[in-house]
Amino acid sequence: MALTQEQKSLVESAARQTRVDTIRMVHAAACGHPGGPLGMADFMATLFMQHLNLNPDNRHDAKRDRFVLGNGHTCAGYYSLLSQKGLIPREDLLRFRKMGADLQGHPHRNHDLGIDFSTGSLGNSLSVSLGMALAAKHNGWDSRIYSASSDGESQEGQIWEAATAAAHYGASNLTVLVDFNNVQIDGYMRDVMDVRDLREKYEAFGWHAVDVDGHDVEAVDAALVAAREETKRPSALICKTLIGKGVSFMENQPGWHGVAPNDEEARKALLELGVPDGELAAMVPATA
Ligand SMILES: Cc1ncc(C[n+]2csc(CCOP(=O)(O)OP(=O)(O)O)c2C)c(N)n1
Repeated sequence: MALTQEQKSLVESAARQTRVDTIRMVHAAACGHPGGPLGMADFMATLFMQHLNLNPDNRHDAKRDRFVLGNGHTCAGYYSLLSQKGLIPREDLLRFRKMGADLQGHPHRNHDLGIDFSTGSLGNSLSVSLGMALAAKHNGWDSRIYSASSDGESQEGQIWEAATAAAHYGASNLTVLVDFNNVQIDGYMRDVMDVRDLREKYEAFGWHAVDVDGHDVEAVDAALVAAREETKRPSALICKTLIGKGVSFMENQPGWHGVAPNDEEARKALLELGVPDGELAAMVPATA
């Protein structure tokens, strides 16, 4: 069933909150990765708000859904969504990347916070997710396993070993959402190492694979619904996105892969994201 107007508004407002939190967190830490989370915000909010069965009451239930963030450097947005779902206290977000804080620059497994796996070293996320998917099937659980990945992570050979095994074992409870923004740490993907057409590749490996506009929450939702209906094949959503989406000077700029905005840039970004002028000084305290 398609998203109702109310569901669509909920997802869109979660995506906006994810972008605002990301800017504030990376600014407060004075380091981190703002571009990826801004680009992923729409499809991640659709997944977290409409599909992922994870909440404070079931976080320790082995039978719940699982999520693995393969492109772990984009975790500011992930932490924001976990906080919006009540798993991470809001006040912890601004301790992002601080010494001793739970929310480090790459996710650290912590079931109290709903974080299912430690990531950051690109390449192993699909294998881990497949293990979780096969365990769930083996145990007869209904849980679904979701994995986020990226065009950059798709350059890792282990992804394709997992893709082969997932199709072979019919892991229909596994869905990967690939952030395909054509950008990675060292520049545009076509200049570094082009992964070409990932939909065709996943399809050739025996998956149900679709291209989807990663900013169209209704299209992402429909693709996630179709993935749930698959009974034999794992599913891949190749989410076409713009790195830095929502902040004009960050959009499609590889330079914003892993650089914190300064005070002025952070305020400008929040203004573009709809934060009222009068709230900017409190939301972006001067760091100098
Ligand atoms: C195994 C491994 N090699 C290298 C890195 C360094 N690294 C961090 S992010 C990144 C680029 C990843 O590309 P992508 O996720 O597409 O980047 P984005 O779209 O967020 O810019 C690389 C190579 C790493 N984290 N792990």
